[in-house]
Amino acid sequence: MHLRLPRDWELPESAVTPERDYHLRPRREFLKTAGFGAAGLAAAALLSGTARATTAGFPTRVNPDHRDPNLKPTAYELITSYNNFYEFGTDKAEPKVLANRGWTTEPWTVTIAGLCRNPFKIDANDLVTKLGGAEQRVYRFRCVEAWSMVIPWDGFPLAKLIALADPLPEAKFVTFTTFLDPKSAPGQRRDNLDYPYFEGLRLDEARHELAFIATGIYGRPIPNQNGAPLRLVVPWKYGFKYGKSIVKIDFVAKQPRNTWQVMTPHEYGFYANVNPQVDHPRWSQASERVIGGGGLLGARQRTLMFNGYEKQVAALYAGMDLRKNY
Ligand SMILES: Nc1nc2c(c(=O)[nH]1)N[C@H]1C(S)=C(S)[C@@H](COP(=O)(O)O)O[C@H]1N2
Ligand SMILES: [Mo]
Repeated sequence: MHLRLPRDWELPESAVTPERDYHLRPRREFLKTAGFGAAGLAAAALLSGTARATTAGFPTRVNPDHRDPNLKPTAYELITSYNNFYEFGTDKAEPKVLANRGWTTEPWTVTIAGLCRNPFKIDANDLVTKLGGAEQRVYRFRCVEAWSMVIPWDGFPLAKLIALADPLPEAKFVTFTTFLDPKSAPGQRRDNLDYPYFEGLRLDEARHELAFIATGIYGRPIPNQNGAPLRLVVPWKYGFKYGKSIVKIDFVAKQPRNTWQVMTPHEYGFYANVNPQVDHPRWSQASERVIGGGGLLGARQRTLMFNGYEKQVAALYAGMDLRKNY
């Protein structure tokens, strides 16, 4: 028999049990058994904003390990209705509505460019196929606004895409440019941020095994409001690093400026690693509100260094002053 050693960041499958049935089934099957019925299929596709099959065609590999019994994934309904996506409004409830009013995220082309030996352009679904299908990662999620969730993402390790692109030695950073479509995105018409939303990572951060590109949530294709069809996931960093609806990934030599750093440099830096000891200029980061945590005022919990992934990622920042807003 072949036993696999669980990686130490893996969150428990037990916590996902209530929803796990559809990880192993095609989307169509899931919708049927979930009670949508045949006629409800089209409606369900509309509800999720797209009939995309990003992960649907792939049996998502569920990690079978139990490492942290205290973590309970947030309900699907909350993950997909409490959003930050300024292109579709600054209110948490707006993106679910406004990102599903005619904004099309399929088909979708992503461009891989810059300092690499193998630049390419590819359809988002074809990219998932090329990289061997989707796997699941149950990660903690911490927004800089001091709220948190636990999200079962589907997708692929960013390292796989980087290996395919084969960066040149001069490449030190990776940038993520997200979509620009003012016709579909009311926030872009209002210019409520400097668009397109833009993010970056140091190349070694991007290659870390925890860095991930999400294409699904709970085994379903990622909804528009969560950043369909490709969105960055870096669980040890604040949520604003997770660029949504990526159209271009570039390998560059110099540290780029990200959207929030451009907007308010005294509040947001490049690294944005979760750190309970460094307060935001306007609020404490020592604790966080657990979305869906229950209770009249909602549950609060202590925020963990690197959002609980210190053991895995601290070495990336050896010798750096973690109190500094780089
Ligand atoms: N393109 C784009 N990506 C974005 C944002 C945005 O406004 N536009 N908001 C960021 C912020 S602040 C957070 S907390 C997360 C929210 O992701 P979620 O809505 O899937 O929870 O997305 C990040 N990615
Ligand atoms: Mo955020």
